[in-house]
Amino acid sequence: MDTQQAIRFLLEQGELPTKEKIRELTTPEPLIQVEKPKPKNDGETSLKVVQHFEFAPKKFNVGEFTSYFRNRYNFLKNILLNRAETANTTSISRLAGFRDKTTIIAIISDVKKLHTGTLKLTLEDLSGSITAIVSPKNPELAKKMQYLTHDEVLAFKGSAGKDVFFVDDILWPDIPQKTVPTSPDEAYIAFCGDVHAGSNKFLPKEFGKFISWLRGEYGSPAQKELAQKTKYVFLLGDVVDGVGIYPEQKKELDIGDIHRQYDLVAQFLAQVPDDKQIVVIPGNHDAVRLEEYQPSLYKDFAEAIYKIPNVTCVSNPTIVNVHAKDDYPGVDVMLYHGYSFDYFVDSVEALRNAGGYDVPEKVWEFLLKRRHLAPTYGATLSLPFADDPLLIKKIPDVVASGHVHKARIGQYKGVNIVSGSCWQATTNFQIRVGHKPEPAFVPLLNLKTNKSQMLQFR
Ligand code: D5M
Ligand code: FE
Ligand code: ZN
Repeated sequence: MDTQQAIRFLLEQGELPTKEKIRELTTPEPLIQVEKPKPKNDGETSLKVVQHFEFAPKKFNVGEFTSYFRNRYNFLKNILLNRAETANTTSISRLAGFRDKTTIIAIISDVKKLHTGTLKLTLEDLSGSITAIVSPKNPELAKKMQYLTHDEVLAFKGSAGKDVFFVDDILWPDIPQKTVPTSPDEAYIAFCGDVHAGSNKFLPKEFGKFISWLRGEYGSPAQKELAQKTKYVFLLGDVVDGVGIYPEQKKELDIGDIHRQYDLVAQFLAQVPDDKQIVVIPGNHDAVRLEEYQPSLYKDFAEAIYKIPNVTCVSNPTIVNVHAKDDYPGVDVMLYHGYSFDYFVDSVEALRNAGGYDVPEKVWEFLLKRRHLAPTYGATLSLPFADDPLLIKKIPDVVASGHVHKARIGQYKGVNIVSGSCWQATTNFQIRVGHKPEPAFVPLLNLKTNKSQMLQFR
């Protein structure tokens, strides 16, 4: 990083750019050279980046927010209109003339819960807005009500009264049942969650065991065989703990320099044999902007990681295709750090009741049904890109996230769901908010069987 960049970085972190700090940031650390074990050649890897975001930087105006919501609405409306159940869809402005049951496709712009349990929604489409009433008397509907969230686009079936719409049923855009192709040979993807290098709660021993396992130097003979067949390692963001991420973070850091934090991770990753492809996305602790999509790690800070030949850095979110061969299309894996999960775990009644942070696979199901990684605007920081990077347009074969620091495996309509663990013990902040991470687990997906298993490195 040059002096200008260092000054800008320090100012962005709310720190005074003193001479010492600038020098610390502009002096590169030498990379430690490591001997890699020779790859045992048993099948090649294939990695293609299917969806990576890198738009030219720009300022947004008010009009772009309007078209952002309109684009999102139109995309989701088209999915909903493809369903047989929405054949009788009309627009809000035409409801007045309707006596029979009908359907509207609308965005929820407001939700109020009355003391009776009835929900009073404000619904909007491109033609106008209306108040809608959802009564919990119908048990099916009562269950669905607990899943509603602001700004999501749904089909509402029901009947129109005077200036009001009575809802009988609710449909989500959803994904169709998927048959994930299976690989002719046995190959595995390891999902490695939040590393948080630099934190004084970082677990180098455990992370080191994982790396040793990948090198074929740790575990039982059967586990070593698994390691050899593990061809892909996905690092799901929060690569480092970062600097100035939360108030008083300094007290919880072993390494206060962002360069050195990335250097430390690079020292571990550089030891992973070359026959394995490593894919890295950023998270909310990394030194990139918080607004999603987040661009791939900045070369200025993570230079050491970019120097590792078998590492590919991509945006958050991203879709990569791995292991494609002549007779096998490979699998599309959507990687998303998972920052929006906090909002939905906190604010959606049904997700809270289902176990909240303990069931990230349920949050994924919730997002897949809505075809969006942050259906509520504000669930995460985002920018009104015309081509919304958070929409789930192409349905992946595998979805994976980190952030909640708990490893889980699940499936929804055939799509594999993975939540990565972490390599950081419980922080003081997490103790205060009652969050209980489960570090040092690694979900491992077998591409031949489409089944996952969980490894533990403690
Ligand atoms: O976030 C790791 C986890 O820490 C996150 O999924 C839940 C918990 N966390 C973070 N912030 C909060 C707040 N404000 N309330 C409750 N729980 C929280 P990380 O991105 O690694 O810091
Ligand atoms: Fe994290
Ligand atoms: Zn995070």
